[in-house]
Parts: sequence; C-alpha cells; structure tokens
Amino acid sequence: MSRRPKIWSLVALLVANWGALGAARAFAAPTALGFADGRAGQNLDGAWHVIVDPYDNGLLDYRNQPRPNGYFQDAPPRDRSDLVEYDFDRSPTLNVPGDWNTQRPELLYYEGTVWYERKFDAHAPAAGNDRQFVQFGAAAQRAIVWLNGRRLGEHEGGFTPFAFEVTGQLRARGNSLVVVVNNTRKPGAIPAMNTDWWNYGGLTRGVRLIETPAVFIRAARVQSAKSDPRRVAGFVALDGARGPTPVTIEIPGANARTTVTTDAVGRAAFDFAAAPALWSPESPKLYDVTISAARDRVQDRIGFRTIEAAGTEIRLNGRSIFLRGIALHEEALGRGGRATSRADAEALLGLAKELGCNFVRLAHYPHNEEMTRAADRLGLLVWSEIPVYWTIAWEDTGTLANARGQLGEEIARDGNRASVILWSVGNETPVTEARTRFLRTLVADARAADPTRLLTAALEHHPVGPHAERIDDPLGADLDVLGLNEYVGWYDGLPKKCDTLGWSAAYAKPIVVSEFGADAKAGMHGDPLTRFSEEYQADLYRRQLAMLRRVPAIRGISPWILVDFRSPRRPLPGVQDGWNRKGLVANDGTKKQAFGVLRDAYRALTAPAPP
Ligand code: GCB
Repeated sequence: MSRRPKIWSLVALLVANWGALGAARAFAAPTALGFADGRAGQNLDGAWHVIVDPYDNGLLDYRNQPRPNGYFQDAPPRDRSDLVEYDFDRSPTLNVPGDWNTQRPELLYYEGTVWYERKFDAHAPAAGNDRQFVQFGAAAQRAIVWLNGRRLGEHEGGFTPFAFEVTGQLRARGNSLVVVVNNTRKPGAIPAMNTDWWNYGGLTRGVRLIETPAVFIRAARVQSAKSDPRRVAGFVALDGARGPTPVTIEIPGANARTTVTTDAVGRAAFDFAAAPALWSPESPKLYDVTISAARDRVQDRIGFRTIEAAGTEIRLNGRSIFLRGIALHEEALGRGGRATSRADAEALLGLAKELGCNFVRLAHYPHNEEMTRAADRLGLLVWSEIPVYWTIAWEDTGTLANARGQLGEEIARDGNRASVILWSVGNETPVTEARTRFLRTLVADARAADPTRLLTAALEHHPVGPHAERIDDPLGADLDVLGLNEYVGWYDGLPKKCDTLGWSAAYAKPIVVSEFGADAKAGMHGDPLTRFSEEYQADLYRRQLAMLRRVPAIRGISPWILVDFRSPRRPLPGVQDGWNRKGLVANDGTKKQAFGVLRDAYRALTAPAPP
C-alpha cells in the first residue's frame, strides 16, 4: 500500500497559477501516517526561512511561464557572476508551527504565497527502520513541497495532515526542505470566498520526519463496537506488506487482545470481546493500546464508549445525555493567531470545563490534534467539522473532491478519539439540489469511513407562522442529529422574540443548537436593549435558554462562542475593531456577564435533584 503522490506536470499547475490545486487531481493521497507522534524521527519545528512572494515570482517568470530555476531549487550562485535573486539563508524567519499573520504586523491581512525553507542534517534511522516520511500537521490552505530540489507533491486543505515518502532521498548533511504555501481565497476552494474567521496562512502545525520499518501500521481504528460496549471493533491497514500478515491488537489494562491476518491489500477488520471501563465526561478513562505487525509496533491512548441516536435522544454508553456545550475557533487565548500547542488547547478547553461543559463544537474546520487529545483527557465530547461553509461551488467536481479529501483526512486522524462523537459535513449552506447532492456524498463517505459516530450539519430552517420556526432542510433526512444555528434576538429580531417563539423539525431526531449568540464588548455596559453591551448579551442568553428549554427534542447546545475571534467582516470602530465579539470571554481572558449566565444554567442541569 505504498502510496506515492501523483506527479502532475508542473506546467499545468503553474499555468493555472495555484488554481489547479482546487481541482480533483490534488487528492492523490499524500496520506498522513497514523500514530506518527510515537514514532522515531526528527522534529523539524522551529525557525524556518521565509520569502514572502505575492507575485509567485519563485514559481513563474515575468511572462507567467514556469521557472526552471525557481526558489524550490534552493541553490546558491554557482560562481560570483551567476545571477540568483533569492537567498533563503539570508532571509528572515517565521516560527513553525504558526500562522504568518500574527508573527509579523505587515502580514496580518496577507493572502498569497510564502516560501518556507529549512536545512537539516538527517539523523541515522534506528535499526530496522528502512523508510522515511516527511509529515505536515497542516499547511493553510495549499502547499507544494520539494526536498533537495526534487518535487515531492502537493496538498490542498488547510486543516488536515499529509505526508510524503522520502526513503532514499535524504542526505546525511544539508538537506533542503522547501514548501511554498498559498492561502489565496478561491471560489472553488473549501472554504471558499467568504468566511467569518481569519484566513490564517502558513505552516500552522508541526513538521516531522518519521521513520518506519519496511512493513508498517499506516492506520488503525480501535473503538467500542457500534452498540456493544463489551466488544472492541475496527480495522488495521498495513503499508508495504507483500502478503497476508498477522497483526495483534492489545489492551493490556483491559486484559484483552486479538490477532487477525491482513488481506491482499494489507487490511484486516477485527471485532473481539473486551470490557474496558467506559469513557465518559465524568470518567474520561483512557487505555494504552498496542498494535504490532511484522517488526512494527505502535501505541496510543484510547478511550472506549458507545454513541447512538435513538428517537430524539443522544445516548452515550446507552444512557440519554444532554450536551452542555460551547463552540470555539482554533485561536489562541491571550495572543490570538492559531492555537498550536498542548498548552493552548488546555487553556481553551479548560475555560469550557469552567463553564460546566461536557461538549464542545470545534468550529469551523478540523482543529489541531492537541485539541481532540486534550478533549479525550478532560472528558469533553466533540463536534468536529470540515470548512464546508456558506456558499461553496456545489457543481464543481474538483471542489467535491477537495471536500471529500478533507473529510477523509479528518476521520483518519481522529478516528481513535473517544471524545469525537459527531462529524459535521456543512455549516449554514443554503438549500439547492446541487448542495444537497454534494452534502449527501459527504454523508455517504463519512458513514463508510466511520460507521460508529453520528453525523450532523448546521441546517436551514424557516418560519412557518408568526411564532414558529421549523427545521425543514432536506439533508435532515440523511443525518443522525439535526444541527441548528439560529440568531433569534441578534440578526433575527430582538431578544424578547425568544419569549414567544416555538421550534419544530420535520424529522423525529435529536436537535443540537449549534449556534446562538450576540456580540458584546467586554466592559461595555448599557441596558439590555443596548447592542454590544454585556447586558444585551446576558439578557439574550437568558431568553434563549428559556426558549430552548421548551423544545424537548433539543438534546444539546453549543452557543456561539467561547472566546472573541478575529474576523475581517467585523469593522465597527471601538467595538469590534476586526474581532467578532460574540465570545463569552474576551481574547485577553476577561469573562463577560453571559459567561456566568450560561455557567449557572449548566450548573442547574447537573445539580442533584432536590429530595
Ligand atoms: C454564523 C456562522 C458563524 C459566524 C456567526 C456570527 O451563523 O456559522 O461562523 O461567526 O454566525 O457571528 O455571525
């Protein structure tokens, strides 16, 4: 199953000047390796040299023709007469992982191309490790990668990992790794032209060299069987196996193990008896799980739980639950910019815990892996999504391929996280036939890739009377949970509208109110009718919570949003200043009144019933 990225002609790529990366062919699987963190290798994070290249000069000459001697060559002048107009070694640096926007003031609004370069000596691989890969946590939004002047491949989609095999291509000394990253918004991309968040660009997640034996475990899913907490089921996929190969899956802490044999393409499914203590928000128990095959052995910390929808209930480990949630962006508390580290994840999710949450919506794209790993440890259930947001080029086959690629990579990366219970395929996408067809393809993909988790999307709804709204989106028929974003009291009337409004749905399924909210600038005060005051936001939360309590099918909420976040759509001077202020907490950590309103409501939900 050794997969090499499909090599396109550089000419085709460049003629379209990045446009080709939106096309279907981009997804010829520079597939990331599972279990990468535990593998031997070399961390390539830190200071990378960069060249900001708004005209794509490093790829194209003045006639817009591909340059054979582009920046990817990373070659010094041959002699003192040679004309070379770039020099990575003397160029400034940016930190990886990290967005470029918040590392240099002049890059805050930059949308375009930046070249990243790093030189490194390759360590000798550990005994028995014959293959090497370079793995990127994410490059926002698209990237082409070269090692020692040789093109490895490219990737589109700014929030999921990818890898290239580099076996036999590394030198002991002075390797040059060059990545050209571009974050230009495009109508055919995912997301497309318009979002309500910052278009952070760059190598926003870590870069590693990874070593493996010739035959290695590329991917595996080890989770509770769909409705049976006494069985563990999943699959394993080997890379490099020449024939049927035994694979052993062990959960020593639960005294359980099984051995299965892979088929001709290196895959095996398994389903074996095991009775681990179940993972839940109250008791987020994780087990060491070991998988071994041939000379390879990987380990992960995995929790076991079941998740099902039954009628209008969501059942965790067989018991009906209410999701006390909050939505958040992947933006670092206190400094803005992309959250990248374990500490960033724990700061954000720690605030959600303080609020009394058992659930978070990680909006609007796959967050970095530290987030879902921290959610596993902290006991937070997760809604995870891809950036199929607002208007997308629904008829474009390349766009669909891009969305399918991002969804597949997200599920592959986080399939072992007990915290993740919901995959969402779209956010507020206006209903048309083409849109619903597109989203149904994603639903079918997600079900095939992961038959155990629940599927959702933030759906459309319409008024059906002066005091009645209905979720009537046709995609609801295909989902397990109906996501609902509603802005009653902010974009839709004033907060008192909540007092008389009722909600219904065309499907007898659980509803999760995936957004409601109001902007408030921390420290700005007024009466409850004063827009942007803390009092307005707090009053809206009270009325919303009262309205939503009247709808029995609502089985969870994730109000918008935990922390204020940067958005180019929010210019109001002195109030927004480029930030969406719907946070319950300002980016500097200041809590607004509404934080207390929601915390008290969540406390009331978990308080023991009076005798
Ligand atoms: C929405 C979007 C979210 C926005 C929010 C807002 O419906 O899903 O991305 O940030 O509204 O604040 O307007």
